[in-house]
Amino acid sequence: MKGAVVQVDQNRFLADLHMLRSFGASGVGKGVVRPAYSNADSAARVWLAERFFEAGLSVETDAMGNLFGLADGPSLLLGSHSDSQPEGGWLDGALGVIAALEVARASREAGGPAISVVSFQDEEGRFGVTTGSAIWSGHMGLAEADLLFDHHGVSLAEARRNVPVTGDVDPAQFTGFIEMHIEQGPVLDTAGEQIGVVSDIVGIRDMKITFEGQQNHAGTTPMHLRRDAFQAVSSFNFELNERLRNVVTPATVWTIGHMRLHPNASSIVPGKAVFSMQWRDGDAGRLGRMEGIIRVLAQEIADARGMVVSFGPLLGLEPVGMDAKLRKALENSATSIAPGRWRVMPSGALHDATNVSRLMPVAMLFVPSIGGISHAFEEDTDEVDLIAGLRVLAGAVEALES
Ligand code: HGY
Ligand code: MN
Ligand code: MN
Repeated sequence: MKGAVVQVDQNRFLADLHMLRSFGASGVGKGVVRPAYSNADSAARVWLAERFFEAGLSVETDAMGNLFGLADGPSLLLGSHSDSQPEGGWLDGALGVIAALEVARASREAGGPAISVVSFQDEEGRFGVTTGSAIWSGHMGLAEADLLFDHHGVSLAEARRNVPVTGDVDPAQFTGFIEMHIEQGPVLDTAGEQIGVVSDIVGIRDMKITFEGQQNHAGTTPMHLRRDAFQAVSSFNFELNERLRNVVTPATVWTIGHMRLHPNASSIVPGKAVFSMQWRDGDAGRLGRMEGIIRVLAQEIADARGMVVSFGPLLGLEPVGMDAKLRKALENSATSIAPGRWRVMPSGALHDATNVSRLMPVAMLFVPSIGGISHAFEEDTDEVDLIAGLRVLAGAVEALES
């Protein structure tokens, strides 16, 4: 019904948010350990499917394990992801899924607009980069993705073997996508503001780099004769910071977040190092220039040390702007719910909205992260801000359908 007033139930919303947190609860603060396809993730998705069904939505799971609750006919899609980082916060992704569920329920109760809900799989990239929505949006083929491995050598094909697939979900039924998410950075919290309306999402590049030298005895091998893979990584990292200086801006980020030394023993000079090299920026050209510097430097380091360097597949997403109409609805709703306490801002974190933007108009809204902390068990947001964000989302949905 046009103009229906969608009354969200904040207690039901918070209860479901805390229930979702119980799947993979880390026991440290409100943290969760719920990586894609883990037992905790699968159990959480069974629970979410039941909630979607109770909300009158028809439940579908695609081959990647993306979980959809579908309204009849054309609908606005809301959602995010419910998988977590290896050490994750209770709100990263989960907030967007439960907020979507609550708005879908409240809208149905009010005879309001048709709302579908999604929890994408492997947004946190156990196997790739926002893998579930990347496959759904056609950015990557499933056969290609099945060849990806996690840091423990498990393939995606293996991990998704037991997904309870019901079928594909056609994106054409959706009029647009709005994702509510925590900011995961310090801006809103520092400014004492409640809502961020996202202007654009940065782009990302991510690949594994391997240095191979000579495994040897840590006591008898003179330093000048070593071909030490960790020393190669160390000088690569030091020199990279120097070489990027004139290419990057204060908003550019680059990270070596994971490294595996072989054989990883105190008395053995490591002969092999495999590490993740990830960089992000709002400008695609700058991402490309950084890639060139990274590849050239790694080769120089290997050549100078008589070692071999190899590069894994380069994964990435381009920077993307949010849809003007959806964004305006969020801005208007933020003005009425949090007057003077909201801003337009870019997203330094990646989100499923980037992939979905290939298929339909998308927009995002943020709520603050206390201390700007995320991808850590300490991640948290004040309840009053969670509720404000939920109300902004509901208000935008109402306005879009009126
Ligand atoms: O890394 C990211 O930006 C997202 O949280 N996966
Ligand atoms: Mn996320
Ligand atoms: Mn995340």
